[in-house]
Amino acid sequence: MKLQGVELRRITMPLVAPFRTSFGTEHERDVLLLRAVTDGAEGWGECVAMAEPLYSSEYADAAADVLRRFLLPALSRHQESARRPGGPGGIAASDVGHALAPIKGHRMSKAALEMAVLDAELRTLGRSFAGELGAVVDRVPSGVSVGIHDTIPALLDAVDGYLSDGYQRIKLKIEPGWDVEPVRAVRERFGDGVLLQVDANTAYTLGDARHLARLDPFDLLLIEQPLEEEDVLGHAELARRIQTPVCLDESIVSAQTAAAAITLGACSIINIKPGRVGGYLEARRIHDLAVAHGVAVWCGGMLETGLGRAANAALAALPGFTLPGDISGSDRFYRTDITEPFVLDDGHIAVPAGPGLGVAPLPDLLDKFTTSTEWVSVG
Ligand code: OSB
Ligand code: MG
Repeated sequence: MKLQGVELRRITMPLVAPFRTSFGTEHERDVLLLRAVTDGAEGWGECVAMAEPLYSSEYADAAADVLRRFLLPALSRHQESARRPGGPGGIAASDVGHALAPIKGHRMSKAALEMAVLDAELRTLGRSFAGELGAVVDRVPSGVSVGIHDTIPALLDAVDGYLSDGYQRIKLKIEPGWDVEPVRAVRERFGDGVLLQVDANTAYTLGDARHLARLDPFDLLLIEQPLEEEDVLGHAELARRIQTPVCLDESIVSAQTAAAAITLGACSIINIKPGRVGGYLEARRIHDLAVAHGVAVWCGGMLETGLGRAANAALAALPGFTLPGDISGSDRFYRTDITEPFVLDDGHIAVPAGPGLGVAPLPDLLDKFTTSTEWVSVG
C-alpha cells in the first residue's frame, strides 16, 4: 500500500454536560483526527490527546506538531526505503510502530497514525478491525464513567439515569474529599448488585493508604490509578495495604511497563487504552501478556468520537477483556456524534463488522464540527 498523505483535521465537539475528574473539568472535546489517503482506501485515525496535558503529558496541539514535523516524515522515509529495488514496496500497518520507534514518546500521536494506516489497509482488504485483532464476540458490555458532582443527590440522579439506560457497570471518578461518601451513597441507594469501581486519576499518595482502605467494605471491582503515573512501587505497596484490587491506567504505557507492573505486584487488573500505549497492535500485545499472567483487562475510554469508539469496541471483543469497558453510547458525551451513533442495546455496544473501522464520519456533521484542516503529503 502506498500512503500519499494525511489530512490533520481538528474538530471541537460540545459535551452534553461538563465532565469533572480529579485533574479538571471538560466542557467540550477538542479532537485531532487523521485521514490517511492511500492508493487503496482512505483510513481514519483519532488522536486521544486532550486539549491540555492534565491526564498525561500529551496534548492535541503537540500531537499535530510532532505528526507534521517528525512522525509523518519518518513514515515517509520508511516508505521510500521500502520502495527501493528489492524492497518490500509501500507500507503496512504492522510497519508503523517500527518506523516511528526512533522518535521517543508521543504514543497517542503514534497510535492515531497507526490507526489511520490500519483502517486504510483493512478497508482495502475488506477486513474488519474486530477480525484483525481477534474478536470473539459481536457485542461488548457497556460501562460508564461518572464524573465528580457538586452534591451526592446530583450524583445519585446521574447514576440512576445510567442504570435506567442499561449500563452494566458504574465507574465513579474520585478525589480527596469525594470518595468514601459518594461510594457509600451509591451502594446504599442501588444495592450490592451493581458492578461498581472508582478512578482517582493519580489524586492520592501512599500516605492515603489508610483512608483508601475505608473503601474496602464496599466490594468495589477495582480502584483505578490512585497514585501518580511513575509510582509503580507505591501501587505495589498500596495493593498490600488495601483489599480493593488495584488497576493501573496512566502507569501502563507499553507492554514492557505492563510486564514490570505485573511482576512487581503493582496491579491485578489493567485498563488498556490504545492511545496511551501507542496503538491497537501494542494494546493487543498487552492483552496477550495479561492473559498469560492471569491479569484481567478492560478497555478504557478517552471521550472518543464514533471512530475511536468503533475501534475500542473491536478491541474489547478479545477474550481477555473480562470486565466491562468505558465504552458507552455516543450520547453519554455527545448529542451528535460524527459517525452513526453507537446506541446501547440491552446494555451492550455492537462491534462493527464492516471493513476497517466499519464506520466513517458523516461529511456534513464532520464539517460542522471542524475548526481547521491541514494536508501533509507523504513522499
Ligand atoms: O482516566 O479513564 C480515565 C476520560 C478522559 C481521560 C481519562 C479518563 C477518562 C474517563 C472517561 O474516565 C472514559 C470514557 O471515555 O468513557
Ligand atoms: Mg482512568
